[in-house]
Amino acid sequence: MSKPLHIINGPNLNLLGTREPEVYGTTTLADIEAMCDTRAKTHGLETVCLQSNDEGEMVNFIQAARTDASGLIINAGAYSHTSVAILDALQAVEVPIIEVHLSNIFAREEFRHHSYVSGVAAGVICGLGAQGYEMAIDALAARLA
Ligand code: CA2
Repeated sequence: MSKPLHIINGPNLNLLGTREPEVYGTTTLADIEAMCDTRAKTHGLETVCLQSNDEGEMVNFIQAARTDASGLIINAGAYSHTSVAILDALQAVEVPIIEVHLSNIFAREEFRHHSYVSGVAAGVICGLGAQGYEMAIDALAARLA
């Protein structure tokens, strides 16, 4: 049995489905996590999900992926654009990493165009809403097969 996929969602993503549906859609984070688990199971994989508003907790979960996960999906939210600590943690991870953003960060404000995560990710998916997470799972499953 493979190790699970770790899925990490950063600050404020717990609010999905409650505000700004024009930007982030109407799907809740619980819906997304359930979709991910269903999709992973079609590939014979399990998921372990974390949402955190705390940068240090995210770093700890990323570090745990070094030994406990077969792949990592990360939407670091606003920390994508600011956090060298998350970049440093990701650089120590040897399993494949896929970065996901619900919105198209390149169609938004300039400060969202750069992500510290992108340079260490095997791939980046943005602008496709919740479907982006399913695509990330398919991509990791294909790499692990
Ligand atoms: O598009 C994405 O997935 C983002 O990572 C979302 C972050 C944003 O800072 C990034 O630039 C792009 C923000 C997440 C906030 O989520 C909310 C959801 C509903 C209501 C309010 C905030």
